[in-house]
Amino acid sequence: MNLNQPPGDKPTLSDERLTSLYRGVLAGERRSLARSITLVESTRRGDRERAIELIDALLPHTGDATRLAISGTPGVGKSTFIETVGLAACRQGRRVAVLSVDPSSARTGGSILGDKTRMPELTRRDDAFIRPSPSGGVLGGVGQRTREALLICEAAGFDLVIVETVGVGQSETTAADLTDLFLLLLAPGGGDDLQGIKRGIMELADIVAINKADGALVDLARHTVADHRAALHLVRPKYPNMETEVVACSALTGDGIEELLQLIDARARALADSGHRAALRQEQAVTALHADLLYELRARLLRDPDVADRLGELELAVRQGHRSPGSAAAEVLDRSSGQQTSRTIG
Ligand SMILES: Nc1nc2c(ncn2[C@@H]2O[C@H](COP(=O)(O)OP(=O)(O)O)[C@@H](O)[C@H]2O)c(=O)[nH]1
Ligand SMILES: [Mg+2]
Repeated sequence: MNLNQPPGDKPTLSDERLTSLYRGVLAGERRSLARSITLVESTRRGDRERAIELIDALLPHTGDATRLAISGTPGVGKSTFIETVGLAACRQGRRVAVLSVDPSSARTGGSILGDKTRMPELTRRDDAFIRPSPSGGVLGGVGQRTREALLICEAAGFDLVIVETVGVGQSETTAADLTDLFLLLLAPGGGDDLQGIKRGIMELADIVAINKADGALVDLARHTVADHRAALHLVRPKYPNMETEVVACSALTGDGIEELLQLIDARARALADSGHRAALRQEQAVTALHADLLYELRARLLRDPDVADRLGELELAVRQGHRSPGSAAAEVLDRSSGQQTSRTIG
């Protein structure tokens, strides 16, 4: 519920189906929620305008959730962890949405590693909503559409939105650009991990959780926590006076999970109270604007028949080394109907 929304405000949307989606989302109906996300992921031209209209109408009803990214290498226990944390949050009466990002799917039509989002118990609950990563050819890029899916979930009243990364590489930054908090899951041990985990990913983390701290791995997990605390002293914290937290947990037994949820909530509150969250979200919105601009400009260019006719030849010339990519791009820009614009950029 957004207090800045004028009372009785009922936007009129351009058609009955869109209005019914809008009302359904605000009422928290799953079918409307799922259909709305399908609409923003659609690659059909006419759907884009309708999706934008819907998101704009829902926007005043967004912003109230904690947006949490969860990242870690395949097999570290992300899905198991989200299931356990999600169920713990539901037991507190909260509603949890899980979205996944996999930028590699936009190119390959599916995750390279075939990593599945598998959360059997959470999937069955009415107070949880799980949406796998859009695969292949999503209009506007995976990050952009996941951002819109996240806003729809917020408008539908979910108060914890988890963005799971299932790809590797680009997906961590994509998830960080969508969320308030970044939780990195690691396995016990990992002297290798300390070197192997890219420093850049470590710097994104607000919380590092050493998962699988159970059975024979408990002691090793404790040492890993200590090692990472020491290593993190050398990394500049994301926010002044807010050190990256390192804790151990077991997604399998549930040990340490309640505490982790408390830690997540405390960190989310601290971010909101300090004003960091507002600043971060503002930056993220502007970044999203520029990403959309870039994508849309390119898409418009490629719809120009003059460009489409010539592009294949230019690709071949670039492939064979007869033309440089820069010169081919310049020709495309000159051919398009936006010639004047390209010249002034030029
Ligand atoms: N011992 C132990 N195994 C776990 C834990 N969490 C996950 N696993 C196991 O690790 C494997 C990979 O888990 P999964 O959640 O699919 O990892 P993901 O690829 O990161 O999503 C599965 O066999 C899980 O049962 C844990 O806390 N302790
Ligand atoms: Mg998984």
